[in-house]
Amino acid sequence: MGEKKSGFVGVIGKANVGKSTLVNKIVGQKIAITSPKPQTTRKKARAVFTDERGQIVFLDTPGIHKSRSKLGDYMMSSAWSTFADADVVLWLVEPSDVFTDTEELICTKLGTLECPVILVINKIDTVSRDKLLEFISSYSAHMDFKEVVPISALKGKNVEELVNTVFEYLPEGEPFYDEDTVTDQPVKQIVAEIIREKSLMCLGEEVPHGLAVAVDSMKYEGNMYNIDATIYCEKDSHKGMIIGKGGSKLKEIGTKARPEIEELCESKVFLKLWVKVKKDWRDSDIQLKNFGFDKSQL
Ligand SMILES: Nc1nc2c(ncn2[C@@H]2O[C@H](COP(=O)(O)OP(=O)(O)OP(=O)(O)O)[C@@H](O)[C@H]2O)c(=O)[nH]1
Ligand SMILES: [Mg+2]
Repeated sequence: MGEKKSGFVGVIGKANVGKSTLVNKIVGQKIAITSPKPQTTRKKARAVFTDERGQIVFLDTPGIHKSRSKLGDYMMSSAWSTFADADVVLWLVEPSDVFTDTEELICTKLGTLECPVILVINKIDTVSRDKLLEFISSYSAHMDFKEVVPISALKGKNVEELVNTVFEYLPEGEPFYDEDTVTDQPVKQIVAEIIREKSLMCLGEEVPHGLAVAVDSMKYEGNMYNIDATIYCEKDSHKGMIIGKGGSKLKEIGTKARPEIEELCESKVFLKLWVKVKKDWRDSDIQLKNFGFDKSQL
């Protein structure tokens, strides 16, 4: 066998196309939370895949969208900043997407890159073969891709082939992480994200974008983790919805989050959730920094 390969692969695309679902599928663990609601991912996260061929460090990014807040600005800077680190870029699209301003913008930015760009068409389980072929030719008319790979991240279809393709374009080099590493994210952050995911799952359309979760403390005591976490929202009315009648909603969120956190920590978990209002936090520089959305750290 030849030299090992290793490198960084930026996974970019519009919100909700399945970027996080794909990186989770590849590394076989939930690195990034997913949801049917757009703008789920807020920060860049590394998902590390290692095998005998070498190591791929996937950079899952926030979905490209028209930002309407300082948080949105941060998310977009975070997505675009990926290009600086990438050896290969995967542009993920879904077959329902027509070519809009957002696709134009992405295309223009991709056109300036020197690294190979692979078009990945996700959610092929939702379209016919004919539609897919039509779709591929409409995208190929706009840009010259190194490869076009149709997949279903959710069903795992063609995902192995995608990994093979990525390895072809990766430079030779030593791995960046040891072989057991799957992510660069601290456990506390993943715990907070799991709680946010379950909150997204349990709440209606009006609340999601204003949610943030912080783990206030996480202590291992008497064979279990005691975790205190706070769910932040932007309005008093949202606070009521998150708590629910007699605390029922909050209980539901906790009940859904706990088993996953236990699996992650390989330990029993006692989870205590709080809800607080932080008005307009998504447009406050100080609050954003407190939540770890710091542009200078990108
Ligand atoms: N049918 C189908 N649904 C999928 C597939 N991949 C992802 N999804 C769904 O698409 C939705 C969005 O998935 P995410 O992985 O959160 O998408 P994302 O691109 O990371 O979204 P943002 O973080 O908001 O940019 C979820 O409901 C997924 O279950 C797929 O291959 N087929
Ligand atoms: Mg995501």
